[in-house]
Amino acid sequence: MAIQFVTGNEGKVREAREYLEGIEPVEQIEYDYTEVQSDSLAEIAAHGAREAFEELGSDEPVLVDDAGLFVDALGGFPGPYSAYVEDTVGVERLWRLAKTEENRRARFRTVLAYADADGTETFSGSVAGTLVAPRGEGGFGYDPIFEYNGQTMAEMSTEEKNAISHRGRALAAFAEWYADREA
Ligand code: ITT
Ligand code: NA
Repeated sequence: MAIQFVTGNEGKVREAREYLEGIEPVEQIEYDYTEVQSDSLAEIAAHGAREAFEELGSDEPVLVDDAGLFVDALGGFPGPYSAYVEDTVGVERLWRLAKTEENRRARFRTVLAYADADGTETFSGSVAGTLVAPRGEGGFGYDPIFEYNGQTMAEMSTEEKNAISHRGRALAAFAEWYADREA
């Protein structure tokens, strides 16, 4: 049994594989699930996972990850619109916008939704940090401008990022639930 991670984002897959190594293999699969209009990452992810599981029609479990960057001084923007903003405005220009603010606190949030024949479960994780000028070549997305404990997430290895990140925390909650459930 392999978990089908429904995502176009290879960075997410790399992090899930690293975390779930020895627990369950993770396969990346591209399926364009409906992103319901909602402010709730959990609702978007759960709906996507359910739909993907049913449409794919195999009995392999499905994982969906819906994430966003929430900037305090911008009222939580870009939040659920983070992917659109990365594609249109870009990471560098979001930094320039945040730079004009005194408060540079931000939070990454993610919700992992797992779906199989028994139902759908969601696991969330978040991490608070500070926005800085871009540094580092690792990670993906907004990682170069998100600093935690003196390092941007793009300066961390996958393992280091997983140890403190929103996704690492959600994966930890998922792995714990998954292990109990198998037992
Ligand atoms: P899928 O929906 O296909 O999984 P996506 O990249 O569109 O891939 P999201 O909508 O969840 O994923 O991502 C929202 C945005 O947040 C997008 O621009 C990502 O690059 C960014 N993002 C998500 N997780 C991140 C992380 O761990 N570090 C930095 N940026 C991240
Ligand atoms: Na997306």
